[in-house]
Amino acid sequence: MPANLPPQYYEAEKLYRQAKTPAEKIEALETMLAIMPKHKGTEHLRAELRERIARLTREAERQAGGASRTRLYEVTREGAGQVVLVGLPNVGKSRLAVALTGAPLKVADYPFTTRLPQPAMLTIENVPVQLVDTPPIVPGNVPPWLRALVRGADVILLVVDLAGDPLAEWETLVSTLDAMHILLRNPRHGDDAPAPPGQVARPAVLAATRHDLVVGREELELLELAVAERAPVVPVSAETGEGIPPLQHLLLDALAIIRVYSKPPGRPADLERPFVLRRGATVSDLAELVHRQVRENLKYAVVWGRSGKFAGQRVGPRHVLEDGDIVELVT
Ligand SMILES: Nc1nc2c(ncn2[C@@H]2O[C@H](COP(=O)(O)OP(=O)(O)O)[C@@H](O)[C@H]2O)c(=O)[nH]1
Ligand SMILES: [Mg+2]
Repeated sequence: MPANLPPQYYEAEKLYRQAKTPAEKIEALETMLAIMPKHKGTEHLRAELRERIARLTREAERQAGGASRTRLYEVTREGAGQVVLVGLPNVGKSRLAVALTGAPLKVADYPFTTRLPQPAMLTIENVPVQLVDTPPIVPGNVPPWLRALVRGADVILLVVDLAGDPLAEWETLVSTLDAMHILLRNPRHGDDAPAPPGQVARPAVLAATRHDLVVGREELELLELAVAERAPVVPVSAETGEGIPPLQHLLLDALAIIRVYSKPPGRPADLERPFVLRRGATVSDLAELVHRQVRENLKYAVVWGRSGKFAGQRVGPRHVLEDGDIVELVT
């Protein structure tokens, strides 16, 4: 064993020895590999780690059986929308994810703690949202699975360290996402023009972490100027909890969803459990979500809320709904 490995390596090695599942083992090995300095003296060890990772991956997939192979790098979508974190190493992504969701994700003061995508659920108002913590972006070296995850997200939550060099980080992130053919859009600008061919447009929100460590406003104001076109900026602190509620509301807004409550005839609507639809959805879309047969047999609907001209307005299937509407579907 070469003597010049950083102490974090031995931390990760300890996690590896304690790991129970192949996924945990692979994650620890990936961390060891990321931490290990790349030079001739470590070449042999790095090759050995990679071989061990490959073997464990095959084993994990075999255990899971043919049809349902474990896909360690794939995230099963849950909830009404998916938000994916994107940032450079050690900027506070995982800690922000913990502050947002309360899930026990890994946080540490050395880079590359997070090696696999780690999904966690959060509830914003009454909407379940999936937040995915990710390994850091390394410009020019984004693995295909991470690229696919970010491209497929409903909202990209960019993270920069306000106590570091946030402007330089922002520039690195934008150019890296550019190279991934991802176009960032500020959800507050309401621009839904289709993206150019081969590109995807994604609503983005930028969280500037470690605000507790920054005294002046200058850095933040410069960042806001540079970012405004592509994303709204929210200063946050996982330390004090500052900025977490506004960030949650921005994420909900960026998801472009509406909550609609279905009301059975003669009874009140269940306001705890909304039907979640895309902005622009119609009465017919709601009926489809309730039940295919409801849509097929729909005669008309009665609407209370923002989309109606008055409370209890009778509307047809093509009527566009708004957030918070209560709807009685009449078949
Ligand atoms: N003071 C302060 N420290 C933070 C904040 N957010 C993260 N950190 C620290 O920054 C380090 C890196 O955090 P982590 O979430 O693991 O970064 P990641 O690599 O981007 O996931 C840890 O030591 C955190 O405790 C914050 O808002 N304020
Ligand atoms: Mg992390």
